[in-house]
Amino acid sequence: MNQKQLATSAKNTWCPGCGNFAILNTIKKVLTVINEEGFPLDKIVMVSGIGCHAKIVDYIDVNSYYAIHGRVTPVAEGIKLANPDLKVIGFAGDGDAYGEGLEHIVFAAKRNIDITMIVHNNRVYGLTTGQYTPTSPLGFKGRSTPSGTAELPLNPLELMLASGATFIARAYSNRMDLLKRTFKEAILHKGFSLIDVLQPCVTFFNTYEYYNKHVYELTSHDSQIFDQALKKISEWDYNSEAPIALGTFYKIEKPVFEEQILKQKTKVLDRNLKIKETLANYI
Ligand SMILES: Cc1ncc(C[n+]2csc(CCOP(=O)(O)OP(=O)(O)O)c2C)c(N)n1
Ligand code: SF4
Ligand SMILES: [Mg+2]
Repeated sequence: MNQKQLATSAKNTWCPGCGNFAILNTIKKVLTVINEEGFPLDKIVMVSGIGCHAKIVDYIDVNSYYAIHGRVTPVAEGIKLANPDLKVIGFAGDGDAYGEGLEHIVFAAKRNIDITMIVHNNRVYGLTTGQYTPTSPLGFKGRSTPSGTAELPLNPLELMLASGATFIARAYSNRMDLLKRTFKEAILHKGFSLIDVLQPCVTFFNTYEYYNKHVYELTSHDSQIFDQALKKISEWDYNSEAPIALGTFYKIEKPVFEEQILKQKTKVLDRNLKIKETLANYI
């Protein structure tokens, strides 16, 4: 399998220069590598929401499912629970994951279900032409806020850390080498992983210059230490002029949800079998 074989005949309708192209090319590279290392591509399922980001599933020839807006995470969770052998990767927008679907990432993190969420965080509602989202900076002028937003943005990664996520990272679509390493690491991580990908929307919120000036890659960071993760995650609040750390902030091991659920299911099945056998003795 090579990257070309993962292409589809769907016409790409993203704006030229959109950060989504880098996410698409990178995930295709990572799927190719994972496949070369022995993981069958027919065991990959991609789930997307509604928005510019969501079109990514049209452009990659693996199993996929369009969820409704805000419901990427629960659909991905359902697929994983129904068939734990699958690797399930959710692609959500910031409006999708951090707005309408916010509660779902909290519970998926709390459960530590083994799915990967890739958030295309352009900090704007792209498809619906530029309204503000939970990660837009204070004063952001868009279609719904012509005079600028009057609220501070949310730091979604602080929320993920507090909710119990076992893999938390930030990447930038214009740093493709790190993007590739992070995607692979997250997909291979056993447990809930979320990558917040800073993805400029050239049409409604062009942040390339800002990020190019502010981002740096984490070095000598211990991703197993909660306090260190919190310190680095909080360094930039999605609003200030602070340096923006990229990389894996937090990575720990914890029991995964689907295994706990399957153990319970086996116990119930065993008990039902014993009841059947007992009843059969009386007949
Ligand atoms: C339940 C529901 N609510 C709202 C919408 C309208 N809607 C479609 S896409 C979208 C915004 C998408 O923004 P985001 O998730 O950030 O994705 P982007 O387009 O920026 O990639 C909205 C509000 C919808 N289709 N369904
Ligand atoms: S509107 Fe923004 S996010 Fe959507 S395709 Fe264009 S540049 Fe990309
Ligand atoms: Mg968006």
